[in-house]
Amino acid sequence: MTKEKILVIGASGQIGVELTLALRNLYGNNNVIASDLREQNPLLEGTGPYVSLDVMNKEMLHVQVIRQNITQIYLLAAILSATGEKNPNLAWHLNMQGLLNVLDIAREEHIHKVYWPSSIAVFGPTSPKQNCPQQTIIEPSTVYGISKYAGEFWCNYYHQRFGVDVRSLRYPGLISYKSAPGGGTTDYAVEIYLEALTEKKYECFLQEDTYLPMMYMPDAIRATIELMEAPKSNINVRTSYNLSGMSFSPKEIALSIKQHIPEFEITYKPDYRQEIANSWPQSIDDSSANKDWGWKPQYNLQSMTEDMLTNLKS
Ligand code: NAD
Ligand code: AKB
Repeated sequence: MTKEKILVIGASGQIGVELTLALRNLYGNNNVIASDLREQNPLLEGTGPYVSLDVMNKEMLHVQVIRQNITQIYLLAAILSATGEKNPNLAWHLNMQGLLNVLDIAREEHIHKVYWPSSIAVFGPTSPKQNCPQQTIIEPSTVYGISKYAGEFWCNYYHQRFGVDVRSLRYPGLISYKSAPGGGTTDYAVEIYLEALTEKKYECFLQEDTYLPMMYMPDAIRATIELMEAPKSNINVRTSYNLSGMSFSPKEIALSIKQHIPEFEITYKPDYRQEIANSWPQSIDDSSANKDWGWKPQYNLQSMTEDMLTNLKS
């Protein structure tokens, strides 16, 4: 078996830190190179190699891939939905050009596998709200969603045209305690746990009845690794797989926290992110992922809340 050497781009982000650590467990610390615009990350320090890298600098990226004998690339650098609406040009530029740089280099250097995440943000106001199917009307209304939808078709194109084995998941909103989220609409579901523990109260930027698809980070990391380890012949979706964990509203997550912290209070002050959330589905049908590579989530709202509060306390 060829020895794999993995480059994670955007390794200092919410997903990057945990995915890098999981890949290091699987492939060995020195075989997973963490990279990011940020110079270092305290959570990754001492766990393996870390390089400072801008995915927009194609030449430097190409040099790293050759110099380090990279065989797999995980591209996580992106601008998320809320930050994207504040700076649409920057979001489009980074989300598209970063992906095209990676796909081009993967093609030229015969990289074995590429991972690039999409999002439930590909769906828009005209998509079905409940159990949104893999294939349906897709008319995203945010620049982030447009960039993810275009990116999915670039992945499909590089696979069909050049044989690049690029795989992708449409993550729901991700909830985690290790690394802070980076400018998304679903970030409230991370902030709420931190503020429940420190302040015993939280002012939510979404309305109480805003249901969104969500997932606990351990499930997201497992899904990513299961997708990437699945035999090539099982991967029938070359745009991006729907992925589902759980769905809840701010009112429901607050109630689950109140079971552990009875004095916790939530108030609501919706802002511009409400419109973004309203444009997305409330729940996702991930039967294609289940059928093709056996995906099944493990966490629900109750077990996630228990785990989040225990870990944040310690
Ligand atoms: P994040 O914002 O937490 O992390 C992104 C990382 O990329 C940051 O550490 C940032 O410094 C780095 N970065 C930014 N520009 C860069 C550049 N030019 N070169 C190199 N690195 C750069 O994001 P995340 O939440 O970890 O998301 C990772 C991926 O997963 C993104 O594609 C995102 O769209 C997708 N996703 C995330 C979620 C979620 O809830 N977190 C949900 C759906 C999809
Ligand atoms: C965001 O809210 O932008 C992300 C996502 C669902 O893609 N968490």
